[in-house]
Amino acid sequence: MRTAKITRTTAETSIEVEIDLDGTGAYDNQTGVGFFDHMLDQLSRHALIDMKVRAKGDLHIDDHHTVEDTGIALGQALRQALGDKKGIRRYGSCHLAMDDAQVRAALDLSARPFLICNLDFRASKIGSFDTELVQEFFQALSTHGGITLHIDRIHGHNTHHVAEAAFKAVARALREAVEPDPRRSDAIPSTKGAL
Ligand SMILES: [Mn+2]
Repeated sequence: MRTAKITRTTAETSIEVEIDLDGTGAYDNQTGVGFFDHMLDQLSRHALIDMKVRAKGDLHIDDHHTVEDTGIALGQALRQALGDKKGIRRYGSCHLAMDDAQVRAALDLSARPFLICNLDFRASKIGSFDTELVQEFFQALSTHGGITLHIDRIHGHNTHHVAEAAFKAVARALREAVEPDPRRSDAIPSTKGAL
């Protein structure tokens, strides 16, 4: 079973994450940050990863700790659910078009965290949501999931569309990378023999 449940509590947030990599994209995400819930739902739906997130954070300060710590817990869950990564495709990429926005995501489940995130949002807010938190989330996901993750805005001007296209592109890339590779279901996909 490629599932994981992570509970992470600090003085700033209390997070519970449950995922199933072999799901159908069923989601139930409640973080108290509406736009972020909308993005997590996209991640689940388009990666076909079942996802339940409960986050209680210090939103009286701002959304920062809640978004970042959810990224940490989700990264830890991904890593745990992937186990030794035997039989997976490992790499994934997607050019995702959404109305005016096109975003490219390319990732490697390498255990070597590295983030390149060029989204260049035109606006600093989507509703009450700080757009710079998109990068904070992906940084946490990359670091704690052991993911080499590159995200580039090819074009697009509407900030909601660019952010949503980024989450959907990462989701589709993740779907590809975590999928079983039927041609080498018995092997860890690295010449090193370990990932
Ligand atoms: Mn939307």
